[in-house]
Amino acid sequence: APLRVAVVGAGMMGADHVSRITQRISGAEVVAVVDPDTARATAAAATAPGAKTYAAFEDALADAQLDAVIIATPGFLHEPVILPALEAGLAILSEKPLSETVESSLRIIEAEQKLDRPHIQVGFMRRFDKGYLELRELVKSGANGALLALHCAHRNPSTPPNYSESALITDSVIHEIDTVPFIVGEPIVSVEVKKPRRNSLAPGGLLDPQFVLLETVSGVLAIVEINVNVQFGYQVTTDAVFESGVASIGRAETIQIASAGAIGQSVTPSFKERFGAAYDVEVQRWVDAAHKGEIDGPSAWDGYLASVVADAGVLAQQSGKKEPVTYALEKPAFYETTSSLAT
Ligand code: ISE
Repeated sequence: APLRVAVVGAGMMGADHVSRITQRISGAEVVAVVDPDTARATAAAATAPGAKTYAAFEDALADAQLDAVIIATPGFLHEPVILPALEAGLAILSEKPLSETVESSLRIIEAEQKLDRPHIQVGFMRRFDKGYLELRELVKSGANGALLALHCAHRNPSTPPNYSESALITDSVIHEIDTVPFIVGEPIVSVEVKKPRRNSLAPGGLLDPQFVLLETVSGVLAIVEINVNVQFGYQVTTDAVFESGVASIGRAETIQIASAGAIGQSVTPSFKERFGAAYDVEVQRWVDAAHKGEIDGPSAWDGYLASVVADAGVLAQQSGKKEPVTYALEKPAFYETTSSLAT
């Protein structure tokens, strides 16, 4: 029988997951869409025949005979859904970040470890993107010698309301905080933040762009340009500097057209298009694994690690200094998984 999924949060990402499951994923159906904004819930549910709408997750849990939940609310609202979902034994796909604070991430992994096995997969979709996977293989192969540094550009057209300076780290750079150790194969040990001249087009005085320097154990340095009011589109690229070569991912693979005295190529408008294929693979693998009582992607442990680095990053934004990253916990045996995409 198909996995009975509730999608909690019917914003851009939640609505995208509803149509993804309904139109492109096999082995799952959306039976509940949860959002306190009834109009939003109804609009998202319209693409899923048979889905009911609920104002609160508890109502869906009591009514809809759920097997699984996708959580696509803002990060600070993840824990109040994750904890009852764990208690109900559901398969969980939580959008990033797992949570916005280390304390909350710790509560989540403690609650999860009361179960027999990991139930939570975290929506770090870049781990499913072809470019990142190829780069990770290239690093492992050693074909170009050792990896020395990464230039990462993370550009968004504009920021949503309520987006704050710390969100640059906790909501946006959290992706590089996850992918850098994934590519390099070792943890981040320090974070430093530099703030160039402000883009006057950034709303509310936001100090945008920023450069976030992530350093790994062996000294690989990732320089992340977080730049979220670029106006022109959604662009995420990485250039990897090796001892004997440079590798680049994320440049537009679309047609290049020369016309009227210029050469042009389109830029994806949002993360939905840039990472659409990665989201499809992520959700299909999550569904297939859930049928077997497993996860197949980054775990809540990866979510916890990222939250520790993000904490140091927010501190570094304030202090202007290089901040060390200290992980209070060793990886519990509970989180040893067979998924090639978990840490
Ligand atoms: C958003 O929540 C995402 O996850 C996007 O991938 C990222 O580019 C954006 O900056 C975040 O706000």
